Amino acid sequence: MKPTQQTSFDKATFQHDVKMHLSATYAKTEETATSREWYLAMGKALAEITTLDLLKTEQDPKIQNAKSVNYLSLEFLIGRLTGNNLISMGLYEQITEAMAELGQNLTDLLEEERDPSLGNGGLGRLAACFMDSCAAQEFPTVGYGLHYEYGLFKQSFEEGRQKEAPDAWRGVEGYPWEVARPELAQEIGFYGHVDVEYVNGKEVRKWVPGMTVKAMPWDLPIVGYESDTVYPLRLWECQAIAPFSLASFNNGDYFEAQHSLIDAGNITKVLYPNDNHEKGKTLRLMQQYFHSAASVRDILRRHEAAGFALADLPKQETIQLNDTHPTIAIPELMRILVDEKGLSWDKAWEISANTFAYTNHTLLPEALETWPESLIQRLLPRHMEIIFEINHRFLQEVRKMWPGDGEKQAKLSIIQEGFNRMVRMANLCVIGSYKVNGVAALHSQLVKKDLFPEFNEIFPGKLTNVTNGITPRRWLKFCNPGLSNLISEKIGTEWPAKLELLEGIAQYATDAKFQKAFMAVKKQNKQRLADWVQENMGIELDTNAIFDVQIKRLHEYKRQHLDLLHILSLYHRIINDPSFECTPRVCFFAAKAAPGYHLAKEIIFAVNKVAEKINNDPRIGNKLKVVFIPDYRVSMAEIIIPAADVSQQISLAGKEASGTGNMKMALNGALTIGTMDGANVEIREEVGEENIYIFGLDVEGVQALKAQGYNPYDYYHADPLLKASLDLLTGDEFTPGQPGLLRATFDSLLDGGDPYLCLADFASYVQAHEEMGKQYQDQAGWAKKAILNTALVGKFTSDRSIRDYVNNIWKLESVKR
Ligand code: NTF
Repeated sequence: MKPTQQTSFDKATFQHDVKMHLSATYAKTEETATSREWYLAMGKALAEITTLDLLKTEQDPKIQNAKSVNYLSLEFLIGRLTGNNLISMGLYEQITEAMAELGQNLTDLLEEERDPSLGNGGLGRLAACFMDSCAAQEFPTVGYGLHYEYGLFKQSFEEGRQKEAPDAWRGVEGYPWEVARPELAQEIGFYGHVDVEYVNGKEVRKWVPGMTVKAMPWDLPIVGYESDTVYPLRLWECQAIAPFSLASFNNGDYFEAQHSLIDAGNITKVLYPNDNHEKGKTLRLMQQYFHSAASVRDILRRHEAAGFALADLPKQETIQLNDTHPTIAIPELMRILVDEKGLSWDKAWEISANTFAYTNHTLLPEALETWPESLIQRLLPRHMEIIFEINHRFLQEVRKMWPGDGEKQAKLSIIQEGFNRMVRMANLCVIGSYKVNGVAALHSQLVKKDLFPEFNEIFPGKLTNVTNGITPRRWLKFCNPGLSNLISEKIGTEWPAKLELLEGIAQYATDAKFQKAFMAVKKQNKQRLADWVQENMGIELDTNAIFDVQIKRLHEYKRQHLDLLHILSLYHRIINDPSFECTPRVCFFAAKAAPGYHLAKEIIFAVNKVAEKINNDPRIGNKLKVVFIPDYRVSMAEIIIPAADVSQQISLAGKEASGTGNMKMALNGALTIGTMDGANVEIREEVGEENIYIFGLDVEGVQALKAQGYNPYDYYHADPLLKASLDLLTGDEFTPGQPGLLRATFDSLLDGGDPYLCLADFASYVQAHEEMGKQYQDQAGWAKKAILNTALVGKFTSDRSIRDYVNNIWKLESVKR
């Protein structure tokens, strides 16, 4: 065994440290401390161990000399750290005992931790899983993100409508796992102008910012699974440099100097709550530059401190851009190399273009970032010049490849021409990176074929795929101890670090005793969720029913409203067709809508209203319940996912880049009902088509239907069940005395043109549900399928994703310490 905390843990010292923090840090005695203070003191005592390991890792010459990946992301949706870190440190049992001796129950203390909700959804959660897998496999990594004061808003429902409240995730006491690193602070400029000087006849351009702020780093520990390696997740907080820049005050940038006072505290105040949608707000671009600039400088600081030459940057460091949000890091590195370090453009470009790699996470046009040229010009004048220069040189290549083809130039240019010229961040990323990857096989194919076909020609081999993954430590071992123990009894305890081993339980898929044990664990997990719902929502649930789950951000392309239509069809049939037999089910939703996304909020309202009626209708009884769990977040997912029988992955084919909830639920033994979209395609490949319910149009089918001209009314008039289900939304069935309150959803699906083809996929969706419902009545047959789902999704460990990045993109070595 590797020497880990487990082997050197001293209980008495730990207990002493907890008590010390209770009094010295939180001013409480053992008698007066609340659970929260006990949790905080315990967290502090544990964080002391990880901070020490973080410093040891950071100062280890083996790490300093090895190539590292720098993962730049505006979002890290890490979830609660305490429970998971205890598992990684191998201290779960010891701390349970140590705290019990202090009169504290660990499970209760863990509930005191607020989720650090520093991300919106899949993109941010992926970044968190990736950090875990880098540390688990000891690939040298630094994560760079933002230290938002407010994370994603808290969601509640008032009369069925979403209400948002700010989430001060650190609480008044601060977050016990974070440590400030003031010695690593950076100064970041904005606005101002570019000075031109001539040195030995050579033009030297220098940016003189009009406003400067401070970037203060906070490190969170990313603990390697069963190792002492701890990497930093470095989150930058924006602080004002008091009082403000006198230089810019005096040289006429008076207004911009004032800006510093107003904006500095604002830059990292709040996470933008949009998922798969960019709104183009100035403050968001400021966040992006602030994050990129602080991170690039920290990378260069480490590189130079280790004694390496600038020319060796690509040998020592790689910078992975998590979507286009940190794109401005590219011109920032160029600016530093050319303007500050005095390198020639060509030398600087060679370094930069071999250091950056870019991950694309979406094809949705509304999510592809473009920024007004005028805004970048004002906020970052020197960067705009550099972007022009990059573009100018690139377009020369385009002209060589396609002489005289103006259309190609217009399409590939970083600048989108028009009345308001826009900077296309994705184009800049592709041009300025050495590799570009999509996040699932189908998605990466579409990136090559539909999004960047010309880039794929001009840069052969640059576009590639890395299928997403999830960390099995959080998403099985920690969140589903019952199933974890069952698995370990059969195949040993190595699987959390080698998920392919799960295949070893496939042989028990038809073993009646194992099936019973597997289903008993599922039942316990369903009971845990049912208890939560009873306690928090006052709804009583029958755990014999199918637990059917759709949990993800609310978005039309994800089609929660298709799920709703199916529920309406069940309601209609239960009431109107006495011969209709349906397997009892509970339909769970959990989803936040972006505060400015009107229709998404209307869909939430519609589901809540339909749920209210159905759950209280004696004609329906226990045949159907609908539960919309408020405030979806990582810690809630940890309760819902282990309890799922059915995983809904029903996006319109071609729209969901990958999905990762699909992987989490399959791993926990849920059967997927899904479209041929994102990673569903690969899940089907792994588990076999008899163990998944695939329905609906595929990408080609979608394209053909759209080409032929799609009219939702054709389906509405042709399918009586569909019509009856939809029509329920127009009256006052669910909003007594107030007809028409749910019309927004109805309208979007008919007069609104149904952009995501819900009506076209309805019939085959209903059919897939019927098959699935029948199958559930054969519990042994169901158990077999569920077990095979768990057994056969080992591919989707994020350890494998990270190895793909390491082998095909980052080209670095694991450093065992
Ligand atoms: C999301 N993209 C995709 O919508 C998901 O399908 C995917 O699983 C995750 O990324 C992780 O790759 C975004 O959130 C964004 F911002 F790119 F739109």
